[in-house]
Amino acid sequence: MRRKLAAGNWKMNGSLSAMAEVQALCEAHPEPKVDMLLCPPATLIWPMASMRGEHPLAVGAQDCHPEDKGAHTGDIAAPMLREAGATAVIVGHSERRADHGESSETVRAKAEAAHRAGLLAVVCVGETLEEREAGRALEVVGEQLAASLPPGSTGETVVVAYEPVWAIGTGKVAGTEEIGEMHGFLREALRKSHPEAADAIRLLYGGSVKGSNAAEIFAVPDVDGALVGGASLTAEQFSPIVTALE
Ligand code: G2H
Repeated sequence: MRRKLAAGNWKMNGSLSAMAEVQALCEAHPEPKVDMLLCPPATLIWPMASMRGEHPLAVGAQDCHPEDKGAHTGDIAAPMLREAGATAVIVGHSERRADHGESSETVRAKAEAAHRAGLLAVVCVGETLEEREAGRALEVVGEQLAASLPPGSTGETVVVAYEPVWAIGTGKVAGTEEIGEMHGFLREALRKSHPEAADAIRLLYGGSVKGSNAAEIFAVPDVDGALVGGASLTAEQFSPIVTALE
């Protein structure tokens, strides 16, 4: 009942020349059986949406401001992203939580701004290595989820991405048991906090996902897709991940 989602987070990478990769990706999956989403830097949202044309590939942003407009130099509001062609936005990625001191309360305000603008919010949660080694992974992620997810969230308005910080860009992938335990835990937590939407909200895994490990990860119960960083930058690397999900 949950449609699978292959999402890419380009982070601070890419340029206009990378639109050739988007074209190649669309050509490789003319009628995808899963949802596809790419989140480039904000400057590339409009070029990517234009390049995609009629293809169902969705284009998303990597962050938005909690407010809809105002005196916030350098920030971008959710309605602006929408106008540029985005239909989704990542909020609360661990790199933003770490680099910009974003709290879960801020993340929730950003997710609410996304809702107001009609953007799907991809809400990220995940524990650090220190927290996992201290046996606190479930507790930390549970707290992040509770504080980051707006009340009234539905499968149409949010996706949750579990990204263990120690697996991001490190080449270390969480084991399928660890992923299964966390995703099962997240589903149960959603059943308590959002009982009517819990079975509709998609749970993505993120952290060093690539073509060679995608099928194994996607076989884990309650994994509805992936949020992919490095391996989403080229069609050659992202296409096998889309295929593994189909
Ligand atoms: C985790 C992921 C994408 P990577 O941050 O959000 O990146 O696949 O490079 O670990």
